[in-house]
Amino acid sequence: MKFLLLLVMLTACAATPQDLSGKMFIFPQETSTAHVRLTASKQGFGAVTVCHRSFTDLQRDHVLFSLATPSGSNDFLTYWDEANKGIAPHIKNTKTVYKGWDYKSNMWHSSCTTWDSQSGLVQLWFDGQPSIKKFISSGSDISGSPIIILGQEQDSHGGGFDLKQSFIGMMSDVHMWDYTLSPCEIQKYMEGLNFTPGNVLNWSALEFQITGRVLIEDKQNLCS
Ligand SMILES: *[C@@H]1O[C@H](CO)[C@@H](O)[C@H](O)[C@H]1NC(C)=O
Ligand SMILES: [Ca+2]
Repeated sequence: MKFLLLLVMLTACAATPQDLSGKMFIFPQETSTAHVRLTASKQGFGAVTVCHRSFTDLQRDHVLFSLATPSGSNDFLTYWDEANKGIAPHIKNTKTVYKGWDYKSNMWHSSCTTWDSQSGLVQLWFDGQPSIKKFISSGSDISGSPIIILGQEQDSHGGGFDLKQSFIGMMSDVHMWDYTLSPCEIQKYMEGLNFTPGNVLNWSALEFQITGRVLIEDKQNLCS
């Protein structure tokens, strides 16, 4: 009976979208286990935009957003590459590094990554500035059941976590679209104005499951 109740509660948690507007996930310690698994509302992506805000003081490699499918553990990944001092999107297991950003510790940074399979071009937006567009992977979609994880970097479909790639800090405003957002929409996201929420992941109606020590708190504003 207890087990059944737990099962029902777990199912209820997983199935009920929550409005996380004004809130953030806190990843308060280095582990190879704590993470948040996000449920995508669809699968099969010929184009993608992923946006998020993050806040950390890590001085090593760390993951920001990890989407794996059965055929690719780095099908859509955003990652801080400490050796190259750059933000490294991976799409369909191919990596590129964007250098030259002011990735300061102890402040919020907004990032958006866009990609489409037709042109194969990826572009990063960081704190309002667009990167150059680079060729990364074209001709095939991101297909198969996606597992999307915050806090840990997947080396397999839903696992293969590494302590030294984990995220410590805060994350907020995670959205994913199955199309490339226009520069104008991205600008609105960056500036915290009204924008079209993600149709794959919507921070205002987010389905997720927390494993381990990850907390949700209000994003602190200064005195209002
Ligand atoms: C995102 O969630 C909000 C709040 O539930 C809803 O009003 C909005 O229509 C959703 N947007 C999309 C694109 O699903
Ligand atoms: Ca890894």
